[in-house]
Amino acid sequence: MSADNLSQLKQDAEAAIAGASDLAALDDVRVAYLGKSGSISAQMKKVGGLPPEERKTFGAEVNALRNAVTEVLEARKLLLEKEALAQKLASEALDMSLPARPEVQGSIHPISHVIEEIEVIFAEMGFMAVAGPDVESDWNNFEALNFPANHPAREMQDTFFMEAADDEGKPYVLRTHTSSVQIRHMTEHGAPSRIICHGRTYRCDSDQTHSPMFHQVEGLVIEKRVHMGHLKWTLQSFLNRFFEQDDIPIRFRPSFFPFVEPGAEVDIGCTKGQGTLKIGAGDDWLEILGCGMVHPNVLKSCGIDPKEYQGFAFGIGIERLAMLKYGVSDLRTFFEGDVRWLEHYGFAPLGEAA
Ligand code: 2NM
Repeated sequence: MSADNLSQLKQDAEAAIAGASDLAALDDVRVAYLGKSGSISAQMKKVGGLPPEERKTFGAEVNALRNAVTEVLEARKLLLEKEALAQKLASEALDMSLPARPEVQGSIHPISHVIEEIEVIFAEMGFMAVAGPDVESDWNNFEALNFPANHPAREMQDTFFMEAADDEGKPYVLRTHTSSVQIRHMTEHGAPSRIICHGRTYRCDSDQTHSPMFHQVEGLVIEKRVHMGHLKWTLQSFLNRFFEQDDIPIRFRPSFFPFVEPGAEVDIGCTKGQGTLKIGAGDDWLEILGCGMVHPNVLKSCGIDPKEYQGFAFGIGIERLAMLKYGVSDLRTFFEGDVRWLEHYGFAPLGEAA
């Protein structure tokens, strides 16, 4: 093939490239000219069979042709890609000024709503919200919380154990309470401290009133001179705000948790009727949360001197609180994801009334 023919080939290729209207067509052109059996590649193959004096000049010309066509092809490709992107963006453009369509609006799950309500109340009392991981070490979930080695809560029937173990060979667990978050916080930040944390917790237990995954909110205050009086005031103020009443009757019953001394369960006054429950008045009592003064061993485990600092803590089950405030009667419905249930019990997003 002469130099003239090569320049014809170049013209043809460039015309074909210019005529390719999309990336697929352009790739067809690439294959037709530069592919394994393409027409430029066919010229390349000839080079080896030519006499040495022609080989040099012809080889250089074909090389130049291939480079020139490749360059034009790449430029066209960039342009087509840019156009394709612009087209895609235009076709996917969203009009952010369109009004919301109420019929496709989701709703806030009552658990999320109650968490928000609780955190707002405690934020106003100066509690900082913190969080931690669902998978915990034996130390953070049990040991630092003063659980003895053979405590029943550690046993198989209660705790979900992971296969992976920590440096001491102790298996990681799905946290059985959010107290592990408070261990992390005290260990990292020391005293004083005023925190609230919420999250998923897990226990190997499932029936009408137990879900293997449930939510907790826990509060913790560490100061030089805090006592049960502060704890009582804090919980009374919280419950009044949460249940929107002036002075909810509450009573403290001594109870045992390994991480507190003394420990107590708190009941609120109520009236239980046939299938009805009225919070805040009457002769009945309803258990609502656990609390106590942080055990000296827990403070020590976190590097806090129990002679210098004391602390109080409390733990609340969120599902239970949500059931009481919003009249949900069956715990399991929280996690069934039934849209009709959510339409009834859910809360409207964006703050307007449900
Ligand atoms: C409860 C009841 C009583 C509690 C204790 C702690 C910590 F980490 F500070 F020791 N966090 N939460 C606590 C105390 C939780 O839940 C029923």
